Amino acid sequence: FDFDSAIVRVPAPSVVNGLSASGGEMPSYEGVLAEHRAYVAALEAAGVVVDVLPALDAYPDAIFVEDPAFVLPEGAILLRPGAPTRMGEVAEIEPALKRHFDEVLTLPDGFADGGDILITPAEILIGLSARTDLAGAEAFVAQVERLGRRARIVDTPPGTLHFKTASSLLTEDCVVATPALAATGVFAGLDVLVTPEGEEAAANLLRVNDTVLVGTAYPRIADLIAERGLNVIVLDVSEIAKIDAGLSCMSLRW
Ligand code: CIR
Repeated sequence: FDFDSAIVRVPAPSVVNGLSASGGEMPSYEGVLAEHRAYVAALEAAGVVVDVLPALDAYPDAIFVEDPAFVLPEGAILLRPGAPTRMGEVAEIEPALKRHFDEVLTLPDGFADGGDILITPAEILIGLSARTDLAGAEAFVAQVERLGRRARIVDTPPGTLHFKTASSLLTEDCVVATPALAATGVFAGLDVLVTPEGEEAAANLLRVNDTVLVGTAYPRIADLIAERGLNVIVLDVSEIAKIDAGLSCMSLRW
């Protein structure tokens, strides 16, 4: 979570048609824009230089730049998103990655979304989900090894969009996770701060340097994190939550 750079993408008006598993109320464009602006400001306040890419109206979910690519300080990997409407986002983000990274690798086959990939100090976890299949996860493991890092394929609890919908790295030795994901034992060797009942969606929070970005709707987890001496910034994510997104999805960080 020591980052000095990030990539984000301005929401397009089409964001109101983003993918939503719940099929409930859709967000308003103005609402998403406001949440996105506050998010970029919070990243900057945490010490990150943010490269803001232009809106892409052809891809309603393109503001969730975390999914079509994976980045480390050592290099980037263009992924293959599991939702057919999102595959075109890969070619759109490629020029930005080539501007920032000497090494930009690709996935030869399968499907993998960046939202399924969690970086911990010891290893990188990639969760199998409705968006990430075994072929994609195995291809990811092979490519990340070329960047000098080790990755492990794990399961995502049923009904969870992405592995990171249910988990985030909080400190060097602690992750935040939903009860369902914590119960799988996948985080053996790490401390797990389990989300309080009713605040499961808070698990997709974002640690950036000494700051933790947390949704405004999750005061109990925000208090638990503040008690650990971390600087908490609360951000409204109620509009993007309507299209199944949280705080990690809106940036690539390194
Ligand atoms: C999707 O279903 O692909 C978007 N509506 C939400 C993506 C959220 N991304 C993420 O958690 N990394």
